[in-house]
Amino acid sequence: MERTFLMVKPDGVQRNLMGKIVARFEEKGFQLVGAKLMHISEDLAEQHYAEHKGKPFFTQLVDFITSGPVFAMVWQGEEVISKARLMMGKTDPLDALPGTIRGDFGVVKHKNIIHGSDGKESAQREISLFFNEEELVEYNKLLDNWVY
Ligand code: FUP
Repeated sequence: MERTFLMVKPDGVQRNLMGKIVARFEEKGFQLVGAKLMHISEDLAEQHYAEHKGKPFFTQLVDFITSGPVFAMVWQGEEVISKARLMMGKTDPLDALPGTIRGDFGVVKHKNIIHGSDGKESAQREISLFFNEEELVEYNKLLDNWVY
């Protein structure tokens, strides 16, 4: 089953949007396999955003993501990487369509509420950067007994 790394950024946590964001992915049918509220260290921020090192907005990006608690999550499901990106909307909330998380809740590019892995490789990299294998749950044994 495909997995992705999603994270409610400090602005989303501060604005009490965690529940609404989790609900969107639950309602879609994806499964939450790991989650934690945490502070990101400067070192972890620089590793997470390594691809942006050297860009003019890098310092602001690291300052912002370390400015308050984030809600880090791992979700799984069919094509969850690309579908989560669709549900998040475009990077700049002003360009993101209504109905998407950034389109509905965000107003500025550098405070765009949520992060989501942009491909299989980054999903793998980001999941292992934030979570140990034992922090992630398995649902397989429950599947036959689920109550709908
Ligand atoms: P996304 O994959 O949609 O999160 O976007 P990027 O990986 O391109 O950018 C990562 C973060 O950098 C964005 F969430 C916001 C920030 N950013 C800026 O602040 N200014 C920019 O011009 C581009 C990105």
